Amino acid sequence: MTTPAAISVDARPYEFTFDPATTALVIIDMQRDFLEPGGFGESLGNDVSQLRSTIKPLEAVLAATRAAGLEVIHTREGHLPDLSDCPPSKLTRGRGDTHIGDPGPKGRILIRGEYGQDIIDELAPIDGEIVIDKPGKGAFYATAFGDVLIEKGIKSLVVAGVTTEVCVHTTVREANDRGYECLVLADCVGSYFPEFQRVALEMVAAQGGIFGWVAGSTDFLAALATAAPATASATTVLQPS
Ligand code: C5J
Repeated sequence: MTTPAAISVDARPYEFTFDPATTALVIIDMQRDFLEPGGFGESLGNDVSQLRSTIKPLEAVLAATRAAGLEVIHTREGHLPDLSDCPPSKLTRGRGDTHIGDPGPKGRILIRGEYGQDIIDELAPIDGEIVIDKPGKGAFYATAFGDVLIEKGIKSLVVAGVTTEVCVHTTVREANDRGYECLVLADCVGSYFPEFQRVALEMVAAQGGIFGWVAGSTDFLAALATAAPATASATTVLQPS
């Protein structure tokens, strides 16, 4: 039996300790629909350029995480082409000119299988990484995510992606209630609203880490540099249950 190799990251509210063998990098919804013009994010009236500062640091984290052999799980928010998994409230909310399922420059907005609903090129999944398609904000709702974590013996989640106060927060909160330790990488999560970004991160680490820990990607990378490399296999796409 091997001894768990605990690694400590300089984090708020105090150091985050994890074993790479039982830790997954979870990248939430880094999709064209949220990060590029003409997608869902823009249809809700957002300036999508606000999210793009996350890409570079997240690329570095993804590369180092892959090299260290941590489990990497990507999520994509999206719906079936017939919208049968989309709550009516989500379809109509916002009162914008375009809605989920409408045609856009990158395909039907937030519909699974469309170009715009897929992950941006910079962070494209590789063989061995799991992609969770989710109809909701949280990664656990109506997906196999929870079962995957249990099956792989994951105890800690390093969380990145967009948007900080919506799908990242919802997933971190869901994970908390299921007993997972979560580290949110501050510069690898993004919001369309700078004030929400700041407060959402504070909310994670406040009250002694009520939802988990927050660290910068450079601190995470420094800690990860002490871990040993490992192996990988084929990409698995898991549809909602
Ligand atoms: C939103 C998300 N903001 N991925 N989705 O609707 O945060």
